[in-house]
Amino acid sequence: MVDKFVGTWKMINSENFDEYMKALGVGFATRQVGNRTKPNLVVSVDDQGLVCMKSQSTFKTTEIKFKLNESFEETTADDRKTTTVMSLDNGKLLQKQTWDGKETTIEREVTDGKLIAKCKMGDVVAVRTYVKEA
Ligand code: ACD
Repeated sequence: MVDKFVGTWKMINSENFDEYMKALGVGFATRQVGNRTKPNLVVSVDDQGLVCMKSQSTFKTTEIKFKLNESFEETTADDRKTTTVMSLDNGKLLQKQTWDGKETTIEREVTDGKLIAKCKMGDVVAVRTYVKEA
């Protein structure tokens, strides 16, 4: 069940995101924007079970629509074209992206009313914290 992820979340903290973007191969100018941006994450589910996850900011808004365990094509905020599959593992929502023979995973979990997104690429981990918007 993705129910606990549903809602509008506001980013309040970000750690090591610059290193994560470097590991992805994101160039300097885009990293500057990425480091400055505090996106909102909006998650909803329709009555067919299709999940919509939107990352909104003044710089860029991206949206993915998915069913769990079914791969789809994604264009990321830094413009990678990835094959992505979303799954649930022990209450964590996993987003596995593959492109050019590389792979990264974003693990999201809700604990103490906060949504924690761990962005992992090799040894590099960025941790981004979101809270429900009032
Ligand atoms: C999260 C983290 C998801 C981050 C995944 C990929 C983004 C990588 C680089 C983005 C860099 C710049 C794009 C410019 C602005 C948009 C910034 C929003 C970043 C999600 O879910 O928190």
